[in-house]
Amino acid sequence: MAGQTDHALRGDYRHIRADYTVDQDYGRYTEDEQALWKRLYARQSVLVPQHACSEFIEILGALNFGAGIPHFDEINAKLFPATRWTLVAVPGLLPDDVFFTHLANRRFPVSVWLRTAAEFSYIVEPDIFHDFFGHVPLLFNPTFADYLEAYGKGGVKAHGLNALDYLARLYWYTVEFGLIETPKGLRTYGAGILSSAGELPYCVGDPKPNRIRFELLRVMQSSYKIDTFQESYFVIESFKELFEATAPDFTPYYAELRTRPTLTANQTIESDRLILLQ
Ligand code: HBI
Ligand code: FE
Repeated sequence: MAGQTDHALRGDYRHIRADYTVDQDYGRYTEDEQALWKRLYARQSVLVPQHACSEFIEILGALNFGAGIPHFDEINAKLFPATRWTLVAVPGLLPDDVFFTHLANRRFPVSVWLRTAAEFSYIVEPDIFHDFFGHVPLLFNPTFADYLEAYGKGGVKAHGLNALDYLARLYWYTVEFGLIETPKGLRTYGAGILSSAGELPYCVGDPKPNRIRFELLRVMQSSYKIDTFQESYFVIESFKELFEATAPDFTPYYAELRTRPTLTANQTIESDRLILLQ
């Protein structure tokens, strides 16, 4: 990872605490990074009103963090009273079990470093813009916040059951790339989309991808691609539906899933309820 950024903390795991957290060290952000943040924010925030779910739009407007890279402390002073979640600073991707343990305890890991200008439109790893712009607003929504905790608890358990692949698919197709039906039509709540300029209009407007009614086991059967726009999106009706789907113990689901074939990212099956664009 060295050489891809001027930011000293990108991928630097040498100073992590036992739980992989670091200090945000706000003074390290350069003027160029602050300027890049403003450009990223400006581009995404104009796309949000037409494509994001209303919960996201409202909280983004209220938080108003477009003027510069946010201070985690300042956001935590608002977030903790709202939903008892806390942002923690991390150097980048975490081992699955560490990541799940944070979520299970209502701590959301946010990468401290910002992408380079060359990565303006596409970045593989989660940086502070993806983690913050994409994920933080919905942590203020009580039902979504509860879903994410339940997900983390499920992850800790899945780790012991050798079922992480299934659970990673659930995260991918909901938290990162989920769609939701709203009175204004299909919208997204997924952080991977919300932090992408190309996929925001694509996910709700392009006829090409499949849009399939969310069904828990169907989602966990489905592989995904990390380097293209998604070929299938799963559509929920509400965050409550998502939370309730994750309430049961998944152990019997994993047993069932092991008897089923893995579906490719673009595949549809007879039982799918497809949603067509109006
Ligand atoms: N670490 N920092 C960070 N952010 C993630 O989104 C993340 C992670 N580690 C593991 C991980 N995601 C996943 O395996 C998810 O699929 C659950
Ligand atoms: Fe993410």
